[in-house]
Amino acid sequence: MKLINRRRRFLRDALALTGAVALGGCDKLSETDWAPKVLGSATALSHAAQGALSRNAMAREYTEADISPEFRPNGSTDPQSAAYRALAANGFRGYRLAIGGLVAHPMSLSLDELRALPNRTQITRHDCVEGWSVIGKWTGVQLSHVLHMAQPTAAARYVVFRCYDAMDDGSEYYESLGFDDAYHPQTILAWALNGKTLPIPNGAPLRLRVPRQLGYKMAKYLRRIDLVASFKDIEGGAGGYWEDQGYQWYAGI
Ligand SMILES: Nc1nc2c(c(=O)[nH]1)N[C@H]1C(S)=C(S)[C@@H](COP(=O)(O)O)O[C@H]1N2
Ligand SMILES: [Mo]
Repeated sequence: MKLINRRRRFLRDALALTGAVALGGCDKLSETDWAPKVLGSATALSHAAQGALSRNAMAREYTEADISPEFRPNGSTDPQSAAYRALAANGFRGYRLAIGGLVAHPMSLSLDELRALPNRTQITRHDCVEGWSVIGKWTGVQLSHVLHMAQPTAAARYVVFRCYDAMDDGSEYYESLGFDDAYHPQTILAWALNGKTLPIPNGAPLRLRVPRQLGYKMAKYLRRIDLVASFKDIEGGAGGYWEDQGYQWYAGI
């Protein structure tokens, strides 16, 4: 809905830029023969600009004063799989994030290794599809940095995130991103929330943050990351646990 409004506003602004029409002139437009040409070029402009926007636009960042008193946890908040329990019992000291699939350099990184990489801190808003929002300060390594280390091959199109928590239906929580979002500067693998070690309810020891999309894209309890050409053969085939239940794969805000 919002996206449609934004598109409309864009089209309107693009039309205004041509100087050819006033707002609400669509009926009149359709009565003139030059209209299709103007509309056509305006639409092309709109699409080009929108494409640039969706690739480069930054999510709003907030100030310390905006941080919510509690970062409300949602979905899985205490994974029970044996592998996760064993890691948690040991303070996640044995944790390693595996990065594989279509990459030149498959690797696995410990938490210390991840924390030693250049990091980024961002205060962003989290919007859940259920209709609530919270603001938190997240610190982690940019996913782009890790991807540069692993070097996706030419066939790679998507980044798939596999998680430690099993869902009620027996499947595993997972998510995926296209390269525009995977390489976006605000897309990070976070290990700290509000200046503290990431708590278990919010995805310890490592979770994805993609602030331009809805909460369900931000996979918690990361187990491994795979570069793939297609996600059709993974779990339900729609690119994520909630996508397999019918939610949008691109959950832009
Ligand atoms: N592994 C995993 N990641 C997940 C979920 C989940 O259940 N399991 N829930 C998603 C949903 S719907 C939301 S809104 C956010 C909640 O993040 P939070 O618990 O830090 O608020 O995590 C997302 N990532
Ligand atoms: Mo959510």
